Amino acid sequence: MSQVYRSDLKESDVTPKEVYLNRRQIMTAAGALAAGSIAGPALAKLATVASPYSTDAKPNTLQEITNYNNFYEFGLSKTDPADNAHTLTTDPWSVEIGGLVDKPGTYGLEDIVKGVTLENRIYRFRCVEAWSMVIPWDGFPLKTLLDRVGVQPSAKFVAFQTVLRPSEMPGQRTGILPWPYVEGLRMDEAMHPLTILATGIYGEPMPKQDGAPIRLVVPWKYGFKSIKSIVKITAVAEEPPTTWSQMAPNEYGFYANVNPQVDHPRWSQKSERRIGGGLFAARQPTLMFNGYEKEVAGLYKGMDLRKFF
Ligand SMILES: Nc1nc2c(c(=O)[nH]1)N[C@H]1C(S)=C(S)[C@@H](COP(=O)(O)O)O[C@H]1N2
Ligand SMILES: [Mo]
Repeated sequence: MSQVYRSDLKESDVTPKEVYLNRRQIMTAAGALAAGSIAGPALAKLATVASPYSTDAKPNTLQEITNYNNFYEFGLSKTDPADNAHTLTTDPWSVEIGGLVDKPGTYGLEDIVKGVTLENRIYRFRCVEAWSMVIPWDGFPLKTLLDRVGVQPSAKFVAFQTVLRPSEMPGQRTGILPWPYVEGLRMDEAMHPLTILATGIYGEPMPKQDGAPIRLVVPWKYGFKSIKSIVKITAVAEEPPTTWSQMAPNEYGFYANVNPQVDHPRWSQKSERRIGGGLFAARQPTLMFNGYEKEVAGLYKGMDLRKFF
């Protein structure tokens, strides 16, 4: 991304009206990036194996998971993605993998998943807005793909990019965020066995509103790290820019580890509302690293998690 946009727009307090009244409308380049040229069949129903990394918490229903979404490319409200995401063409799809890797190239989705064992990972999912779900993802470790393309020792971070296709993504025809949406991980986070590329939910190909056909899931971090509809993965030497830390650097950090002891400047992160729990359900306590402390705390040994939030 060549330009840094500054704004007081926050993930959770914007409405379409405010955006239309207050935000400069940025016309995105009309020539949308073609997703790729390698044609192939859509992913069929997925054969998956269970994973020891799954939580035994009760998963949300597919209905809940596909009707309460954050995917600003399709609008700001939680139901906009369900209403609008059908316009996105996800087949064919390819991912450009490059930077500090031995085998850079444009890989078709069929190629990426060929020979890969898809695992069913039931993960807690915690949005920075203090709601949460339990989602039965189907996917595989990001490490599997990174190992295949050969990450070079000089690569310390991985950068990710969502497809840029304003003709199919109405939110990209507005200036609500700088497009395309970008995210990043430190290399050890990217290589961690909990970090997956997900291609489905409940054994079905990824619903479009959830980031079809392939999205990142990093369960110990706030949801905005889990970038959707990925078309580019780049191994880099320096910490890459990320969409939300550019929008509001004092509110959304690069690390974004779920941490009940570090509140958001405008709300508490000590508890969360589980979607589907009903209007009167009690909030539940938010767990350090979203309950994955045992697995990931070692990654952050000696780091000041207030400074690197
Ligand atoms: N490209 C893109 N990825 C994104 C977002 C987005 O707006 N655009 N929203 C993020 C946020 S804030 C959350 S909470 C999760 C929501 O994922 P879900 O809708 O599948 O639950 O996606 C993340 N990935
Ligand atoms: Mo989020």
